[in-house]
Amino acid sequence: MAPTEADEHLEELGRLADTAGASVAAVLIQRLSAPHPRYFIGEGKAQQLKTVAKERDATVVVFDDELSPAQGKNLEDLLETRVMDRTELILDIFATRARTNEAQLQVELAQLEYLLPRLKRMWSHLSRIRGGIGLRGPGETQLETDRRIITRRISDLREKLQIVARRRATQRKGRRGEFQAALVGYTNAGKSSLLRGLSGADLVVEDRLFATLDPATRKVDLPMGTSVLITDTVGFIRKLPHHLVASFRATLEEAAEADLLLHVIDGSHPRWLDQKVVVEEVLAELDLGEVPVALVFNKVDQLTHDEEEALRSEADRRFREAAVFTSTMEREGLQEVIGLLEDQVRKQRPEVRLTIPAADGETLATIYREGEVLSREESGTMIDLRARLPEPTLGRLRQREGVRIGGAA
Ligand SMILES: Nc1nc2c(ncn2[C@@H]2O[C@H](COP(=O)(O)OP(=O)(O)OP(=O)(O)O)[C@@H](O)[C@H]2O)c(=O)[nH]1
Ligand SMILES: [Mg+2]
Repeated sequence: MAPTEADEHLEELGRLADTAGASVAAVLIQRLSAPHPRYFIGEGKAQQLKTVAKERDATVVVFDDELSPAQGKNLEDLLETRVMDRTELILDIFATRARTNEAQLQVELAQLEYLLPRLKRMWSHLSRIRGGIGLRGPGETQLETDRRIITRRISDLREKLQIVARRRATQRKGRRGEFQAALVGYTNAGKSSLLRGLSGADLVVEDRLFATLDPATRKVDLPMGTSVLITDTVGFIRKLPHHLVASFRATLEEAAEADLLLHVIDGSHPRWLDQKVVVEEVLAELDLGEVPVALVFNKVDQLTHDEEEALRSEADRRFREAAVFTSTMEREGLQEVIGLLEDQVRKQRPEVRLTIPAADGETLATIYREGEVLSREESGTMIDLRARLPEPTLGRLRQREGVRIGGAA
């Protein structure tokens, strides 16, 4: 029997649990037309869950759907084990994996916002059970304090994040001239593997969900003689906790300023289309809907020849974006990705020749800041440049006195 959507979702939840360091003891599914207010699942199912959890010595019970604070508390009282929902599990993973100061602040903020309405449950839980996943959290000191202190900490974190975001924006300004691409996609699709394949940089690649939390930018040289900056970003997932999306907004602003998004898709996943939609929804939520996108269908080594052909024709039929097919594992299709980047650079940053007065320091500075200078020659009072510049910059330069602009030689 083909796996149902619920099976696939639970399989993914199992992978999340695995990433958090837990192993799955049992899986239970209940078909419901609407969740029950008390336990989310029905009363009888809850009793069955209790029996199974006891039998298997489960230390934590994880729900794929978001539980209300009351449901979480009722379930913990009944089951006498730790109860988590998907949101909490994802927050937990992020908490253990965050490395940079910024990621840590972002995760703590998301956790505290999640925690605030659930404080009572966390309290009773902490006084009863210790151990198991889910306790790393924001740290027990916070849990022991009252709501007021948490609220203050939340605004404190927001402030700190703003400062980090401003610093990041200043850093970005310094390299605005280079063409920038950002890798986005469902978690585990192969974003870091792709960047590693393209740049030769040593990046964390793992068969786990959320291997990457902090954006990493690498320079990739293109054969056409220019280079692009490619940023690897955190992966998305179905039902990505809203708090997390909000607090990672600053990190993902990197992607917002990109000239191109490379949307990496695990083409061998039975639900790649659903995953693609999830990613597009998160992108829209982050106001990234306007950035040009190219699709990278990865892991084609896991497809038969016929399956790959079917995928190619489906992509061709359904999507208007440019698409390439890769196996970063077997280093296949990387040249196509490079070719695609070159096409985009040519399209978005046409190469021009400029002649400007040597005394016009302002124009020269603009060119260096906003574009890429390929060559420069001084002849007397004039400077000849070959450069790649974005259209808006060219538009402004055309208005300047003494500046002559021609096409590439
Ligand atoms: N078979 C196959 N596996 C691949 C390919 N590319 C990546 N993988 C594997 O897929 C897993 C995830 O790869 P990553 O590059 O870490 O994926 P990611 O998109 O960066 O994942 P997150 O950072 O978790 O969002 C690793 O086990 C890779 O070895 C591929 O082309 N073929
Ligand atoms: Mg990664």
